[in-house]
Amino acid sequence: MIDLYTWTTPNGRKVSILLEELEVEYQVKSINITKDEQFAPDFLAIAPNNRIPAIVDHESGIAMMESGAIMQYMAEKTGRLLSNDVATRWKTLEWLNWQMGGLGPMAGQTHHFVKFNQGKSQYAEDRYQNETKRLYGVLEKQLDGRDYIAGEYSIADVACWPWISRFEWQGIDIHEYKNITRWYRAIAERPAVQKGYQIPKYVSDIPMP
Ligand SMILES: N[C@@H](CCC(=O)N[C@@H](CS)C(=O)NCC(=O)O)C(=O)O
Repeated sequence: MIDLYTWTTPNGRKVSILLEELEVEYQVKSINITKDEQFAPDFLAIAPNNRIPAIVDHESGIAMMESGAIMQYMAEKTGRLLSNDVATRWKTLEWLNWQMGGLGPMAGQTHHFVKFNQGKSQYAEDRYQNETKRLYGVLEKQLDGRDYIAGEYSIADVACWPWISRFEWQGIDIHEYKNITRWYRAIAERPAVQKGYQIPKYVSDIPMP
């Protein structure tokens, strides 16, 4: 049994969608970050960086924060969504790290400045939105001639998709990115994605371009 500590954000949804895809048994522990629940001592004991998501795997006794590490751990534990073929495996991990170091942090800052604090800093709005657009361009190119980021559906797709699902918050016209739109729609139709998106609670339907 896995305990998943999460909230209704892209980083949280990455892991809830993954656990749904892997069909593993898990219990949801809701951490409302708008009420500072991430600072509770029992959560900090698991996730000292005071951020969701985090898991506790009661089978192995391992507690873990950082969504990229969690995704790799769960994929290795179950032998799914991370290919054993060396080239595909490393392509998957490369793009998982691209999401962790690029798409997630930059899109997150775009939400902060463009969606929630518009008008406070034009410099920050331009900087983060332009960088987010650049990253969309990179992903668009990677998806050219490929159904999925690393060729086959993998943790790289599960990591990137929830960030792209906030295209409206980012002020991105997703239709300008034909490959991303096709990829996004195909993933949105997966039952595991539809279920995992609504963990720990329903906020809205999945945005559909
Ligand atoms: N690198 C971390 C980032 C996690 C993260 O930024 N989580 C946000 C929600 S998406 C959070 O918990 N924020 C609470 C806070 O800033 O105190 C990961 O991928 O797990």
